[in-house]
Amino acid sequence: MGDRTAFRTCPLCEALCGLELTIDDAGTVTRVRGDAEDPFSKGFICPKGATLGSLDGDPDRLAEPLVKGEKAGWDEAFEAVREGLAGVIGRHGRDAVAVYVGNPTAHSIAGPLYTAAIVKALGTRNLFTASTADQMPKHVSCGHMFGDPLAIPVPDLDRTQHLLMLGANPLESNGSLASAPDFPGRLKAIQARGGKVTVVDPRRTRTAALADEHLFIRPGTDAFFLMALVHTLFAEDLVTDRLPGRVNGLDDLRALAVDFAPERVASATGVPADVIRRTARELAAADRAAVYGRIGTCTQAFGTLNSWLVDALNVLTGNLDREGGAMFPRPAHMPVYRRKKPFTTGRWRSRVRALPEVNGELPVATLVDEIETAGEGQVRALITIGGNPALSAPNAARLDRALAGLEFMVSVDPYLNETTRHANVVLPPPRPAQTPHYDIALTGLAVRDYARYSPPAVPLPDGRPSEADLLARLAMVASGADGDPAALDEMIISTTLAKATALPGSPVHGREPGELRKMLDTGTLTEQRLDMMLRLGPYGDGFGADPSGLTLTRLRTEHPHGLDLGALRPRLDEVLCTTSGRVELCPSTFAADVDRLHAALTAPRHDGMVLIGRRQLRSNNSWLHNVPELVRGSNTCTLQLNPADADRLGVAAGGLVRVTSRTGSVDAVAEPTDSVMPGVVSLPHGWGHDRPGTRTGVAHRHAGVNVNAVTDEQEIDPLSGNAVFNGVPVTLEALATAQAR
Ligand SMILES: Nc1nc2c(c(=O)[nH]1)N[C@H]1C(S)=C(S)[C@@H](COP(=O)(O)OP(=O)(O)OC[C@H]3O[C@@H](n4cnc5c(=O)[nH]c(N)nc54)[C@H](O)[C@@H]3O)O[C@H]1N2
Ligand SMILES: Nc1nc2c(c(=O)[nH]1)N[C@H]1C(S)=C(S)[C@@H](COP(=O)(O)OP(=O)(O)OC[C@H]3O[C@@H](n4cnc5c(=O)[nH]c(N)nc54)[C@H](O)[C@@H]3O)O[C@H]1N2
Ligand code: SF4
Ligand SMILES: [Mo]
Repeated sequence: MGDRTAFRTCPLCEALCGLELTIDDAGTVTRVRGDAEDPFSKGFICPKGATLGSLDGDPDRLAEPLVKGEKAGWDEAFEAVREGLAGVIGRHGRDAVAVYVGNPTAHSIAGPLYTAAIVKALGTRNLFTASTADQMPKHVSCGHMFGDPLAIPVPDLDRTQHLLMLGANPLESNGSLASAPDFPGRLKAIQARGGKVTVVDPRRTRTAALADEHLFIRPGTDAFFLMALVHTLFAEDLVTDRLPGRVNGLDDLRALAVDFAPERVASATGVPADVIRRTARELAAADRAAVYGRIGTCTQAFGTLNSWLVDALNVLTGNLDREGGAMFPRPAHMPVYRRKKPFTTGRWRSRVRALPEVNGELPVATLVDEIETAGEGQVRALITIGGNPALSAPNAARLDRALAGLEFMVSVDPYLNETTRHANVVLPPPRPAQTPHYDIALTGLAVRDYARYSPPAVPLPDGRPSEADLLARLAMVASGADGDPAALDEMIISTTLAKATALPGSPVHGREPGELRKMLDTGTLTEQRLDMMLRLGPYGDGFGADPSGLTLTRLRTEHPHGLDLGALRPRLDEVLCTTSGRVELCPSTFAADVDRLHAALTAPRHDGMVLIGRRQLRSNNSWLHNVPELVRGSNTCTLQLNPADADRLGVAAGGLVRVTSRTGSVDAVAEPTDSVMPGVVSLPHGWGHDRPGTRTGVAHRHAGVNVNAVTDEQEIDPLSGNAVFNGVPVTLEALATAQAR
């Protein structure tokens, strides 16, 4: 037969690149290239995508379930899950089972379609996800400003003339909360058309080096800087009211910003007052501008205020919902006629620290408290789905110890790693090549409207469940019922169709749900659900209402390289669902939190060293370190510090430094570099692969240290519950190499 070619979207990061896979007779992926015909990524690929074949064929990847560390059949494994969960629920109640959902779950088709059902089946309030180690502040800010926590505006990269970017390094991360294949190329294009890119970051990153201007900022002080920009816009009469009558709170925001003159925040932020003023003026003067803040601004004590002020600036400069500004994508699978409830948080609270629920989940920073603290409602069992909190959570070392004490744990994960080694049962999903793909979560954040469906490139062997099958069965088992997992999809399909036919404004209003059910794609139930979503979506065929509209069959057969649905269009009216029906520029919750910001500005400054994180081009959080090609060269876990600090400590390149915080210490290899500002040290996350009981041989040999042994689970952004990874106070001590632990 020989080699054949298959196409799929890369599932590794948020950039949505199209890939061309070469597959041999045995079903092995022998080559991966960028898919030149993908209308969005146009052949772009990064080193991670290029090694997807190695990841796919990794001999350490689990091929069958593990029960107590031993290989087991699927029925046996699910029986063990049933017993384990039923036992814990019987003894301690439903909240005793917690669920942790990790990052790759957002990059799959199965994750977004099935994890909610698992949580619902369990009936637990203890849901935790990587979102509270990531972007939860943005959900909270958009929830309060626009009414919908998923209405996240993205910078219109391809048409903007001015991009002010804080706490993001897309040249290494390839972008986040703004899906844009070849983000670097899109930045260069801004410059090529005469625009300007400004980067605000405590490190001169690759992105900062590419930018027209880089402002070093003291970690954790972005909210002062952003407030000073707001202050300047008001003080210099530079506010553009481009949405007259549609914005509440302009005067309130003006009043709040009065105290944050550039001169008042300059020493705290490290950004000179005249530079702050100039930045505000340039932003206001630019033809089309966008402010964009990412993980560096979220994983901070003022994460929500930062996220809010970023979009407040987009409103004040007249750039919200405008071409070249900050715009709302219109994903093809998301109906626009949905009826949405106004956003609230705190519908319940965590048991131990009384932290408010946000988006139905509790902060991962308090998962360990819930496991360790005895009493009614204590967490005794955990389900992890595509997550590695033993490395990724704040104070992960404490969580790692706590996981060992659980009564029962099950992990849906392809690897036996730092987290899953604690699981009684591991249920491995199939290889990427055997997995279908449609980016449900990330197409809603893309800088162009875009859809792509990739069927599995290699068929699954008989009896091997897909990740969707696996999660559906887990939901069934979790509910305690004995039924067919297919009933879950059927129920979701019938409920969705019943709602859609009943809602005025929907393209199928008044029709018969049973008739629509019969029209769905003939593929798997997952495909039928996707077909339903696409057909009800803004580009859909409305089940025949618009015969030229989108269906899954059409997407799959006519657009195997993906379908470009065009540049983003203004759609504020479709998106807004605040109680007032207006954009809330100054929500009261945020205004109240500005008191804390005031207090921080006037409090005595911490003069010691602070720790921040960084991402590496050849990593992906904790789980690509087992790919040999990716752990070569510059992809090592080093402590970057300014040469002045290195001299003061008496440490040279390659020497060991003990980094100590309230929670613990790690001994890291020093990398002096003037790309880090004085007083700041940077360690990447996702390393620390030296634990016993894992099966990731390559990663074990390139272990590195876990930065989250020194981050602090007690420090959170109070409005979102998000972890604080940046600006962690630490002390440093140079070690004689022999002392290294
Ligand atoms: N290659 C690679 N790509 C990835 C990942 C990966 O691990 N590797 N991870 C993926 C994931 S899960 C995510 S969420 C995205 C994240 O994507 P990005 O948000 O682009 O993430 P980073 O590259 O970590 O960039 C964050 C920047 O914030 C800076 N920073 C730290 N503290 C502060 C501060 O207080 N203020 C300001 N202004 N800046 C600060 C850091 O120096 C860093 O340069 O990347 C995704 N893509
Ligand atoms: N100090 C510090 N800590 C951080 C961050 C930081 O910047 N600094 N960043 C935070 C951010 S942004 C994030 S998103 C989190 C990530 O936190 P997590 O999601 O907890 O961690 P990952 O390392 O992404 O772990 C992914 C897990 O999913 C598994 N996996 C891979 N593919 C699949 C699949 O197809 N299906 C399933 N079921 N599992 C799969 C992997 O084997 C691995 O166990 O880390 C956070 N932690
Ligand atoms: S940039 Fe992201 S999506 Fe594109 S190839 Fe690399 S890892 Fe995959
Ligand atoms: Mo993330």
